[in-house]
Amino acid sequence: MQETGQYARRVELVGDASLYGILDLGYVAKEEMRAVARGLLEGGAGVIQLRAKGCDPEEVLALFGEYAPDLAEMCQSFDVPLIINDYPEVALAVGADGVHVGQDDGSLVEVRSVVGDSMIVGRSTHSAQQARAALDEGFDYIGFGPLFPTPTKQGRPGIGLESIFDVENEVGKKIPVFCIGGIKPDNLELVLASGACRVVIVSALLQASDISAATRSIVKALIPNT
Ligand code: 3NM
Repeated sequence: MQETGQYARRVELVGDASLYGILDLGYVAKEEMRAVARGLLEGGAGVIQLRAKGCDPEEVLALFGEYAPDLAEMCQSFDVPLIINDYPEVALAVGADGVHVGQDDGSLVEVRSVVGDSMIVGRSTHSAQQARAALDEGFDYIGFGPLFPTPTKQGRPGIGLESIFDVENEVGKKIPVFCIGGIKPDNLELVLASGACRVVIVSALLQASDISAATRSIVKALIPNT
């Protein structure tokens, strides 16, 4: 596929997603990655990210180098993009569909100088101002949060629900906005009533006894007719 065609298709797939799932190695043993990914995909997650916080880049490359090709194939069979957290070089090396970077991980131009023009590049944002800046810079989607304090991202206060409406109006009409941080089945309704359209949920799905069923029920709440 032409680079531009591949990029456009990837962007379209992210736009189709209402639930973004993360295979976070803080919760999932590496031997379980395949089964957990399958649960998230069968439940209807529209994006899958691999996240290994606190590992050094060589470790991440070795780990994702071993597991990502298989996971990429599985994601592809569900028409779901596979995103690597934090490491553009690793995303490129393992043939992922995209990379997700934080506020301190450089500019979009810097990330693109590594991954090229056909990959999706997402940005974490923690305020309405950062969300607008990410849109202006040209990121393909943003994470917006953490809405609530969460053990998955320690040391960050919750930003609350107040600015979701504005961010959805100003940014979400142009690129996908995925609300994130402390979202669980029992506060999802409140998050949606605050204006959110799409969410990332990590621990509440990875710790569920039936990941596929838990994922499906979240997707149902996000898109009442699925
Ligand atoms: N990024 P859980 S919050 C990975 O605000 C991550 O940028 C965040 O996990 C951000 O669903 C977060 O377990 C953790 O709270 C989300």
